[in-house]
Amino acid sequence: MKLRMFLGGSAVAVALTLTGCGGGSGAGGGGNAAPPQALTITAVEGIKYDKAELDATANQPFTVNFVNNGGMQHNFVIKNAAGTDQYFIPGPDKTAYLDNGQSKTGAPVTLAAGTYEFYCAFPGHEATMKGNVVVK
Ligand SMILES: [Cu+2]
Repeated sequence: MKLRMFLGGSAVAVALTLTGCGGGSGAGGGGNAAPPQALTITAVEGIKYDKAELDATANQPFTVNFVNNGGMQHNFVIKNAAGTDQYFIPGPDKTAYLDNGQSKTGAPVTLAAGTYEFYCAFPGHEATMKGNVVVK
């Protein structure tokens, strides 16, 4: 049988770009800037997320609202194309977690086209709590 694996966006080695929080975005060029895409993911009972894929538009900011209904501590981490942890909810790093019943929206983030792995960094959870942010 054939195993298909994601290669972590090997073709596109672009780091995550965190945008400043709430900075006044100068509307230039006569275009109307779209508001950030609002994505949501929820941790549910059984050490799982409610979805295995999040879809975002390339080169446009998006936010992730992470809801923890999983009955224990969890977090939400996105790796960059090189596989390094780069984005954390609640943050500031992968050792911070949300308690059950909490939710938090992360800072806006903008990604180039590619597939970026996300997971829960609580020890032992990655095996069942992971998926991909598909950006195109
Ligand atoms: Cu977890």
